[in-house]
Amino acid sequence: MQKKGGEAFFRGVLESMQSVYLNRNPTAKAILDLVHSVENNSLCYDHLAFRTFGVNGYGIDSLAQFFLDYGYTQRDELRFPGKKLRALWFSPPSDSFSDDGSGMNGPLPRIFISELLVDQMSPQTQEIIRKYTESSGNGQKYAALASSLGHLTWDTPLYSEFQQLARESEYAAWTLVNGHALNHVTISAHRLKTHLKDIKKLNRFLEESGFRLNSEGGVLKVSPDGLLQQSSTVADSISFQFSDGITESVPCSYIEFAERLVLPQYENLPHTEIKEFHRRDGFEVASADKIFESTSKEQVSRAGA
Ligand code: OOG
Ligand code: NI
Repeated sequence: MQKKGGEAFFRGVLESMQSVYLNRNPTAKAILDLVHSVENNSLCYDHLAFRTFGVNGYGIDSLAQFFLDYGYTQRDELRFPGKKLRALWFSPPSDSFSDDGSGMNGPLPRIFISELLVDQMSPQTQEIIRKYTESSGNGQKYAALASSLGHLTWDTPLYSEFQQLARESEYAAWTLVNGHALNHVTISAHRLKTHLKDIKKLNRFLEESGFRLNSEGGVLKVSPDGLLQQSSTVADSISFQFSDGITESVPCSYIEFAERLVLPQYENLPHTEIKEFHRRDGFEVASADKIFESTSKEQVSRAGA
């Protein structure tokens, strides 16, 4: 079916964000190819995630506006005091957009955007973050554009600045070199068709295929109600040329998997009638806290990358 102008453009932007992501992250690409081949080329995304610097308009809002303009609704806030982060998630428009395709052409994903609470960082770290966000002019207005082009809106940093940030917040260091790039896509496990719809089987299949999963707090992250189950790979690394000529490997993006179980009040619905809104929605702070570690030095070096 022909898609309306606005929707075709919106999905085109998501496709561009995804192609930047697939070009930079061979593990994510290999896993998507593998799951596609088992699933006869059809899978959907549960959510997409982005990271930002919460300072001078560069925070969550800088990316959220694009999604709000295309019909998304702001939902809950999640707080991570230990990591000095907060996040918001957004649900897709429920009615207007067709959902008969796969990937970015399938049902529209939730959006998860986090931000570093820059004011709570040390003066040295704040100075570096302010220097780069200021160097980007009005870059905060073009976060979605930067993400779809795979371009930083600020100057290339010095290696020593990356290291300073990494000592204090691995999230900050990641954001300095990856900017608004897609941090991960999440495959919706329960909407797969084969045995892989069971996230435990999906995890085993991926590990047997040679992929390493983020082991922080255990591979499977389960919400207290038991209804949201998540796992993720360890991020790929990419060689990054800093402005002082130093080239070092830095963490890039990862891929996540989520199984949302049917809510207790819909337990007796016939299987064929179960829709996404009958399932556990939202995110879970304790699980998210561990999923953030998918780009940590500890997990990335464990993967022997
Ligand atoms: C986000 C980590 C949290 C989830 O689904 O709970 C998350 C990040 O690494 O930026 O993705
Ligand atoms: Ni996620």
